[in-house]
Amino acid sequence: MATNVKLQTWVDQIASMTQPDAIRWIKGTEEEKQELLDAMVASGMATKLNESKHPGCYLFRSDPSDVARVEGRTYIASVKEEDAGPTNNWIDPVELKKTLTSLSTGCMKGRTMYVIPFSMGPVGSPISKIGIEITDSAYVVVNMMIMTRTGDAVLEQLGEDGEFIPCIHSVGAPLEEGAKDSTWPCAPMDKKYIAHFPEEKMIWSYGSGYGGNALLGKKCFALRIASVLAREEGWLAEHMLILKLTDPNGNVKHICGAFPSACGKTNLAMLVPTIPGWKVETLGDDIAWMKFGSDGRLHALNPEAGFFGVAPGTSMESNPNAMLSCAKNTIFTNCALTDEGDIWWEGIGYDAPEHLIDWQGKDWTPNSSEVAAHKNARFTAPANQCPVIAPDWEDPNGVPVDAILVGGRRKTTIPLVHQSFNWNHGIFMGAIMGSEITAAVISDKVGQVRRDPFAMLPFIGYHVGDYLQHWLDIGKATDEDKLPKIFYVNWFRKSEDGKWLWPGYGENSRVLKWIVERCSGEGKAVETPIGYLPTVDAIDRSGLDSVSDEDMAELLTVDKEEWKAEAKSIRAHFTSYGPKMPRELFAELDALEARLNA
Ligand code: OXD
Ligand code: MN
Repeated sequence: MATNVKLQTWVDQIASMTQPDAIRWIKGTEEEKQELLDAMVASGMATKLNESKHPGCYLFRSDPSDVARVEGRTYIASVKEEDAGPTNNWIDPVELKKTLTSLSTGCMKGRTMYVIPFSMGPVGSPISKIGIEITDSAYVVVNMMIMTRTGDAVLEQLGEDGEFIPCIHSVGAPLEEGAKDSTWPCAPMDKKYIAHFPEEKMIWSYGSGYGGNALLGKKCFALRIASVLAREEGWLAEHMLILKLTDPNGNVKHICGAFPSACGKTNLAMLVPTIPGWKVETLGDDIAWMKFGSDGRLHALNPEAGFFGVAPGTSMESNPNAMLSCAKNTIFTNCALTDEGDIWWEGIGYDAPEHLIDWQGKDWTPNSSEVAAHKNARFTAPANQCPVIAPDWEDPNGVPVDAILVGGRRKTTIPLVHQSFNWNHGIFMGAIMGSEITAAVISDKVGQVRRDPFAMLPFIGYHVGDYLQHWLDIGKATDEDKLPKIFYVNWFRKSEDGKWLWPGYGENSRVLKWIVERCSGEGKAVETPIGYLPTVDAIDRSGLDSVSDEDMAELLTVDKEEWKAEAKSIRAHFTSYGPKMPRELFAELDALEARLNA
């Protein structure tokens, strides 16, 4: 029972609709988490991994149809369709609630309904917000207990009349009496709904048990609903990593970075610098909430408490800190299982053994034609297990942000790094960023650039034009010199013969060094039509033999003809967003074209 009347009334109302067998309030204790995990092992839904190899770790296998976020079934149900904008799916909220109510009536029969009080951000921080997730999935509960702060401390903070974001979740698979449960209950695709009600600030997710569809604190609350709150309240909820960089003299800078998926965001957040004396510490790998402090600067806080990272490709070479973060007390989903009871995935850094159980529970050998781990297999690991977690990652006031990075995967045109002339020009960079579509995604558009403003395309809870206007308005709320400097980076440029020009990973620390030098008013740069670029000798390459002077010159080339074509494609992209696209951004585009033609 909650002392918060609004909360208790809402829980009662959802219970009378969903008709669970039992209701359980999550207290947030380790014993409770262990009890739920033990019960899932006993029911065959989870496998406990070998304690000597991965202590306190569990493996789950999802239904093959429920392996990723479902953007096509994700809705922003604003009262007016135009408020959802051209990049979101929309359904009238009254109609959507009717559909969901009908699907949800009796949907928890035969199951326990868990009530999870959770805080996005440290409990009690002025930046944090409280949510309550109701779910019929114990898998969701144990994941939420890693990804957020949960339980009694949150209820206490909520008090008798505190505000919370109601989040309803059901796997959409009621259990008839005596029926055997599936190891991963979920509903068919055409019955899945990941619904957001931005005026009411409410989330209702039905039919999927997976990740961003079901752990409602993450994408649904901390990005989609929070982006609406942030616009109303004058702050930013962004799809960004947060890292802390310390130079050999002990000077500290904080950097946030927005990158679309498959650009190495988690790797950058946990980077091991190759330049002597420099230190990177992690504050967050996926989401940053940024609010103005009393100093007039933007302060960033990671609202999450864990990492929900992509496993394939993660190794002691590509990201040792991520590997160490998930060495214990971690939930693995859709990884392969070895005969010794350990996990394995493609790109883990060592060969597969002779026999595995693959992510679908089938026998697998190195001769199998299919992958052993799903390419979106995940680890859910507590952030405080990261060996380089920054001591101030839970500072209730957040950390002052010195620089914001935006970027994507571009093999041509975009240089290794360039700095914006000013805030509005930086927002222009954020508005045009994106990646080339690779064969793995949509084959008929390979090579085209998919633009993804601030990597927020699937996560903006309102109209994309209003979102970009909000970024511009944030710049007007304080002095320009108090705002973070904005940089566009591209680790993925290739030479004409198709060779990567930049080694990436830990070597990216060399680019970060130039960035913080620029934030301190140092760092050699030249003015070009697209922004400030490092001079060819400005990026520290001592000890880096693989990048020649010629490579560096190519990495920093601004080809005017390529950029004129780019400007044309940007105009089409801006126009496609309709009349709400801010005039200031068209003005930035006009100015870019004028500089290119000068
Ligand atoms: C994620 C995503 O899972 O961006 O973080 O899809
Ligand atoms: Mn993400």
